[in-house]
Amino acid sequence: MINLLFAARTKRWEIYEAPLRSALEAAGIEANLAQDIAPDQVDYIIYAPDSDLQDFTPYTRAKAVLNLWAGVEQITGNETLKIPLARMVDPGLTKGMVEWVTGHVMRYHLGMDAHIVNPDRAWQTVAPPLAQERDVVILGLGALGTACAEMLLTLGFRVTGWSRSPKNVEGVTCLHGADGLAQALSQAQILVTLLPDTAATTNIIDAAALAAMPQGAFIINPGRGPLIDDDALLTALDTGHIAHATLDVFRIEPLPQDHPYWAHPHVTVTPHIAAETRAITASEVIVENIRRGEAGLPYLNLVDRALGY
Ligand code: NDP
Ligand code: OXD
Repeated sequence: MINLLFAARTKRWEIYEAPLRSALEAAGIEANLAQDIAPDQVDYIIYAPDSDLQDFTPYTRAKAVLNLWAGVEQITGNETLKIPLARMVDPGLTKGMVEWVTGHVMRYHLGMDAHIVNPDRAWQTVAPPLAQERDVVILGLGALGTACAEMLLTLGFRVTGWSRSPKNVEGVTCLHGADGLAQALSQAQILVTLLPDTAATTNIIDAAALAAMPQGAFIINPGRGPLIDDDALLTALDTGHIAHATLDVFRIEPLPQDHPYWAHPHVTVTPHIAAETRAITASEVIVENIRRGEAGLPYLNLVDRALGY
């Protein structure tokens, strides 16, 4: 019998307990799954970074921390964590992100706002271009960026992706490195940022990056707040160089009431809801990693602590 500590808020326990038990049963794993287990008895820690558990030192026999979130920026710097850390790659979360990104890309591509908000009842007869005439650039070609790229490609967009290491995604122009970023930004009529928050990605969308984008470009950020230099974006929105931004993630969440983004006419704020981990599919992923750990197989979705994602 293995001991599985669920170290996340009680609200999540209510959502995850039954799916985790079902997934364990389906995998034939006998486990004591609980919110409270003596630290030196815990074998695996199912974890959310906003948990009260921040000191991993007493968990002397734990084999791995299995994160319920895709983003790991709140844990990678934790010096007390010495065991493998797996991030969440959940088919349910991925589907949610694809739908959210596609919806917001379509809003900009079709110019929907002009007709939804039309107080002057203007008869605006300019038809939108076809997707094949529109460049969408995705920064980050990981689990989420790649899935979004593939959906946008299916809809006919010209899709470019940018990553740290070289990638090959059929039909997508894959770029990497500093030169690749410059090229990607220069054609980003619609930019989607799906990078993790690391030392290397902080303020990657700064004044220079914004200036490199086409006049009237759109930005969609479901990645993390620190990817964008907020002051630089506000300036670019004020001048009209960036036409509009949809921002789901922020340096401080909830976004403070007096933050200029709330009042800006060319910003849509969404409250970190682009995609969430779905309990049934995520439980299967967690249990598969426990099965692997017990079988001595490599864990899925391991975080590289040096890279920070
Ligand atoms: P992955 O780790 O699968 O992918 C990250 C991608 O970013 C990879 O392509 C990686 O490159 C690239 N990357 C990382 N660092 C750099 C760098 N310095 N330069 C260029 N490219 C870089 O992550 P996911 O796709 O699963 O998730 C991405 C992010 O989405 C999460 O970290 C999280 O912050 C955010 N998120 C937001 C949610 C929301 O609701 N708003 C929900 C879930 C996630 P390479 O392929 O070469 O490694
Ligand atoms: C995540 C998120 O990282 O919801 O999973 O942002």
